[in-house]
This record gives sequence, C-alpha cells and structure tokens, in this order.
Amino acid sequence: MGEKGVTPDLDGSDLNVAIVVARFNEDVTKRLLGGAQDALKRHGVEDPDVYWVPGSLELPVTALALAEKGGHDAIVCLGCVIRGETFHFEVVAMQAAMGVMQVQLDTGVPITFGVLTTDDKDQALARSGPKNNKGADAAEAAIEMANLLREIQG
Ligand code: INI
Repeated sequence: MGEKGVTPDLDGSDLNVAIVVARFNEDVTKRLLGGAQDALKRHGVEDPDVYWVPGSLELPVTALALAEKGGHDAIVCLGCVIRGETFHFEVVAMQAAMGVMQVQLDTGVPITFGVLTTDDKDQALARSGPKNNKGADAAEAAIEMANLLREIQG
C-alpha cells in the first residue's frame, strides 16, 4: 500500500528497452534518438535495441511486433511531423498517436510517444536539442512506466 510513483523510479539498470525511430525528417529524429539514448544510458539502461522505420505511421505496427514478441519492458517511439511540410499533418500525427496508444493498451507494454508535431522545422529543432529533447523525455517516461507497471504487477 502507500503512494507509488510520487517520485519517478528512473532506475533503468534492470530494464530492456527498445527504440523505434522514424526516418522521415531524419535530421530531427537523429537528434531525438541521441537524446533518448543518452537518457537511457544515464539511467542505467544497457544497449537499447534501435529499429528504424520509414515514417511515423510505421511506428505502431513495429511497436506491436516488438511488444508481442516480448523481451522488452518498454518501447520508445520517436518521430517528427511538421505541419508546413505535409497536407496530411493531422492524419499522420493523429494516426501515429492513436496507433501507439492502441498497441500499449492491447499489449500492456508501456510505449512512449516521442513524436514531435510542430508548425515548422525551427520548432522541431528547438525540441530536439541538448537542453530540451523530447526523445530524452520519452525515454525517461518509458523507464518510469516500466518500473511502475512492474511494481503494480508484482
Ligand atoms: N512521416 C513522418 O514521420 N513525418 C511527416 O512529417 C510525414 N509527412 O510529412 O508526411 C510522414 N509521412 C510518411 C508516413 O509516416 C509514412 O511513412 C508513409 O505514408 C508510408 O506509409
């Protein structure tokens, strides 16, 4: 009993984490990947597996395959959707988010959503830098959720 998760448990030393990263807007997603890998390493996660996919729409099915195969405590999905560069911004961003949510609810494996949805490239670069990096945030959320679910499931 008691309160769980007030302070996030970010000890990743006992966790297996996979990263799925979209190649679309690769200049940005490489930065998200670097941020995620640095954060995982900082918290003790060893050698996260990295899977590249063409675009953000391919993140959910890849996460599903990994979650169904087992072996990972959490999966980090990374991508970048820029409004100015596509007429189907809403479709790509929304379907990627809905797909990832569906997979984590269907499988029970925590899958975090490090997909930037921005108006332009400058905003995307600002959110994938050394200080503010949404890939790092998604990696930390993955560790926290893996530990919390492990605690709940016993
Ligand atoms: N994929 C992205 O990750 N970001 C985008 O901004 C984007 N745009 O602009 O279209 C994008 N499209 C590709 C999509 O994710 C699929 O890879 C493609 O439709 C093939 O299924």
